[in-house]
Amino acid sequence: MVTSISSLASSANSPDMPAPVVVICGGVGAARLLRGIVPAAGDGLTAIANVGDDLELHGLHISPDLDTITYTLADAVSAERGWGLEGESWQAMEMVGRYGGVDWFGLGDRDLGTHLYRTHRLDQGADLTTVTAEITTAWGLDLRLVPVTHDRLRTMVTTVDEGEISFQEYFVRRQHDVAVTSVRFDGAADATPAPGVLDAIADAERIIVAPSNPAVSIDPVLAVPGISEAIRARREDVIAVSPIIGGKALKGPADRLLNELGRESSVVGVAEWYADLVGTLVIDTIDADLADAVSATGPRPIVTDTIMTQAGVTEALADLLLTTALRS
Ligand code: FO1
Repeated sequence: MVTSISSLASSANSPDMPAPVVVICGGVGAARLLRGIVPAAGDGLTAIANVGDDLELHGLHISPDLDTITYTLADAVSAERGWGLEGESWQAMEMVGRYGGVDWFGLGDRDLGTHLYRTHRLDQGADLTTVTAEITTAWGLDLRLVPVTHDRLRTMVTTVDEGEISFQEYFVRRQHDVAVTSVRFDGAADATPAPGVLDAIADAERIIVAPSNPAVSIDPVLAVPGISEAIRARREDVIAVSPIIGGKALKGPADRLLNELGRESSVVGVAEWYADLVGTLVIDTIDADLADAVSATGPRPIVTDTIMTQAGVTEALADLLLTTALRS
């Protein structure tokens, strides 16, 4: 049996070659975690990001999760919003609003430059991985950030009062303040993993699932054919961080969506959601009393501080995710 170079490299794990790691990413929660993981994992890291939140607006291709990760790691993200850029002005959107155009999706004047560039490059025939690399490089990042697919993938949400709407219409126009009856990932069946994604998952020493929304940020990544099978096959090497703490999401609708989609909004609900995907689930100290219930659901619980707004937590959490033994 011929041993591939990459598996030699990963099995060698020479001290200067950090073990290859994959992080499955949504938006804000993933970006915050990557701030701790990127410095520690070095060039062995591949961040595979959701593109189901993407949208075409004003003739522009917008990739919110890719941009949130990029801006956060570049220390350029708006601290107040968690997305978009610090120090934004909104002149262009004011003009669009003046004409009665779509102005509920806030595109800052600087952020618009990203979408102008991305759209132009895609129109020139560049693929989203290439363009994303150009953008992360321009921000001085040496992060390998890849979209899960280059194909069209759109998270669609069915609401109780408006029927099916796009993810951003749910999340932004409706401020996710409406009950959801179902979620689907338009285009998933015909999508293929972007080049290198399946290899990164196969070659990874471990796979980290970021504390993103399971229903609308992690699931669209898993919906691309081949991805969830590849990760499930590695279940013992997969470690997730619960996005639910004390029954609540720190940001966004993950708690309500779990309830609306038939799960309890707790670390146990998250453990059930990820039961056949994840061997280990990191839960916050607030939920220490639920560790046994998590274990009974399947994933091995690890209890630690996971609220990354507290000093030192991001670094400690990243270190735990990168170094804790996953196989008992
Ligand atoms: N979120 C909002 O709540 N309101 C907005 O107006 C908004 C605009 C926006 C523009 C670019 C971008 O990259 C993200 C933006 N977001 C906005 C956040 C976005 O809806 C979410 O970050 C993700 O799609 C969910 O993770």
